[in-house]
Amino acid sequence: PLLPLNILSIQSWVSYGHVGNAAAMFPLQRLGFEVWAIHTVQFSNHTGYGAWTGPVFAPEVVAELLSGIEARGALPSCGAVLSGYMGSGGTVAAVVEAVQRVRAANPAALYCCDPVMGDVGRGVFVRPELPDLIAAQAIPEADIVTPNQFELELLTGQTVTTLDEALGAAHLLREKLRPGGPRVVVVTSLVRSDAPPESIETLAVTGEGAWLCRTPMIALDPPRNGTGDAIAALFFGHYLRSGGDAGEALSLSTSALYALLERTHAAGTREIQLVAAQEEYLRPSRVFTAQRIG
Ligand code: PXL
Repeated sequence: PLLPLNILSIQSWVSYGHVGNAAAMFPLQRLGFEVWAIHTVQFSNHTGYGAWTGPVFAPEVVAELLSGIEARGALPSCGAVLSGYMGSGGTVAAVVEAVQRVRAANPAALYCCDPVMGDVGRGVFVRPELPDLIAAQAIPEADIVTPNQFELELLTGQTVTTLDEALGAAHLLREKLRPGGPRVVVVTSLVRSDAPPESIETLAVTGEGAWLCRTPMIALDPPRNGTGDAIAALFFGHYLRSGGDAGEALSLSTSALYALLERTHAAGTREIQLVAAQEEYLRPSRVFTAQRIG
């Protein structure tokens, strides 16, 4: 119903492989969205390799590119903003300013913030000043936030090992989102002590209720970078396509990610099989239905 819809996506770019915008754009395009991409960095490859080349763009570049888009008269037709990996602290303020400029042109625009900070096992992998800046500046502007379990703990200061703790922390984080918005918290790659073994879950909490979606665990060693970026884009895309149905968006995005990981596992590649899995984004071949739990 909301299509065609233009999404401004502010994230990192890599030439080789798939993280950031290079993991988010193609699934969103495959779902039928126009993606206006602004890159916060352009690296040769993701930082999980330990070495890379290429620049972190100055935060001013975000505003500069947005001004060019604005000069085309396009801003009122921007329906959504997605942000992910930020190269530097200044980028957080630049993203927030971009969201505010989009909202000034289109008050109905929704902002989905993927608070990329780190992961269980790897710890914080962004610049150390970023977590506090994201919590203080980006979260209060966000309508949807998509932390993984580690980022949920960092954003709330709570330990999350059980479903009750995950729900409690998600509700706490909801309170920090933009007043007046839908306030949707999506927890990705949840592995809790009271779940069936060999499973992994996603959790969505909104003002209307809570949904849990479980799939078999696909253990990738090493873990593949970009999966969080892809599921944030897929959730946001399906949320917008469904007119704000968090349960459906959770089912479809989790199922699509499962298919992507299955293909990546089968191929045995270091990079996620983002292009090869293209048929799975709109209508995943195996749907794991999210259960309403609250
Ligand atoms: O997946 C998050 C991410 C985004 N962008 C860049 C990264 C990573 C994680 O490694 O290196 C450049």
